[in-house]
Amino acid sequence: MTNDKKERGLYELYAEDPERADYLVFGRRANPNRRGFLKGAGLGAMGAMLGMAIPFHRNFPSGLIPAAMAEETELGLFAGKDGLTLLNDRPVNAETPPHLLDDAVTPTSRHFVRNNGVVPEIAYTKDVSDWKLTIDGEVNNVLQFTLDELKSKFKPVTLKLQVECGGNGRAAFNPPAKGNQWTVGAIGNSEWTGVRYKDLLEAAGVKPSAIYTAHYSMDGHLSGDPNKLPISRGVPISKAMDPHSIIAYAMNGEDLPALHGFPVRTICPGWPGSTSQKWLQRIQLRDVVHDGPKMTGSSYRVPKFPVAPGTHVENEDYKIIESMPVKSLITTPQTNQTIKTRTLKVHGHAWAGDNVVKRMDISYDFGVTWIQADLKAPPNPYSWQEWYAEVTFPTKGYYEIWARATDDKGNMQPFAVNWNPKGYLNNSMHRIAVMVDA
Ligand SMILES: Nc1nc2c(c(=O)[nH]1)N[C@H]1C(S)=C(S)[C@@H](COP(=O)(O)O)O[C@H]1N2
Ligand SMILES: [Mo]
Repeated sequence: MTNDKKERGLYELYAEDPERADYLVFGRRANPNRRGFLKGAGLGAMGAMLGMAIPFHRNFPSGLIPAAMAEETELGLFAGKDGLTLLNDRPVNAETPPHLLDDAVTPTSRHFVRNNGVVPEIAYTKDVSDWKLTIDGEVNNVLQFTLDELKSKFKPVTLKLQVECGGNGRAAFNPPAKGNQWTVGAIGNSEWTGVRYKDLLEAAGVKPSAIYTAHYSMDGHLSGDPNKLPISRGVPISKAMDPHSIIAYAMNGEDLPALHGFPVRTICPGWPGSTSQKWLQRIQLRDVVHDGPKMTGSSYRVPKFPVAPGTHVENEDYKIIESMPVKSLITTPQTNQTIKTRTLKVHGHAWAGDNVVKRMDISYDFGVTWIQADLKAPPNPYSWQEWYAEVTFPTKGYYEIWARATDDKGNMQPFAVNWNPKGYLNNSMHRIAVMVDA
């Protein structure tokens, strides 16, 4: 077991070791002579988050979690989120119930959050005077850009892009896989603005020896060790060169929020969310497949061949997850509602990693018959696609609506997926319950 697997709750941690808790919340160590949140370095970051001074900070008892931080308030760790389900508060991980994902473009308040470590302080202070993005490694010219240079030297691009955690759907695996027990809501399709990844690489000049990128960020490791990175992933050069892979500095028209990677992040759409690295500060081109934290072992890797549930898989039998599989969500209606009419409008989204969704079907008789939904083209490649259907129930009673997308390569969502050790890539059909009382 590595350290980062021992994820504990914030309350527990504050009770045991407030100084370390401060570090974990704020990414830097509090003054050892003055234990507790508001007496250490956390004060600066807290003040920055609040946007105001804390007059009685000297009276604040050690080891208390400031109420504004602990709760899901405007000022909390979880600021600006609306109706998400918190799976873990250290690191912060939260998913969105499907009926709150009904918008074609996911509002920031409803985009899931997946952190492997501690949000860096810069995300709260927004002070970018010392920040630069470095591009180095197998390049002809090592380049560095300030945030303003990134914004002014390259053509901006705005795209609606799906980001889905590789572990979305993990909760359904048996035997259970360790990790966040995501149900279906670790997916979002926000509008991202930034520069094309490819434009940056072309400016630096990609050497023929380069095969993979490596992303380095500023978030802190859960152990508190400043020499450890919580995550450093990358993509093959071909994925970085895709015109839809971007270095984003805005989400839904605003600077990236603290939780989503301020000041910049990669968005490598259609691939596991972990390739969309937040709080980015360096892109290194490598002549080998990147081997940073969460690139190797069972992290974001699946067996090369099907295995029986519970099987131990040897290291050499894993492959890195690339494109995510075809999938869909029913976002209207909310599950478990009683309706007073026999006809029901159903709406949702479908997406297919690097592919395009070609067909969408729904069933209300447990998969015996299927109705083809009206499926829209994506507004741009790598956006999820809207679909609409209308169902007329023959009688009153208990129904389920099942949704099944098929992509342009003929891949169809299965009823259930085979097991893998870390519970990745669960693209089984989404089902909701409807009680018809009419
Ligand atoms: N620096 C950094 N980038 C990161 C992570 C992280 O912990 N640190 N988590 C990754 C994972 S696993 C996912 S699924 C996405 C989630 O992005 P979101 O929090 O904006 O939804 O961010 C990715 N980028
Ligand atoms: Mo993820």
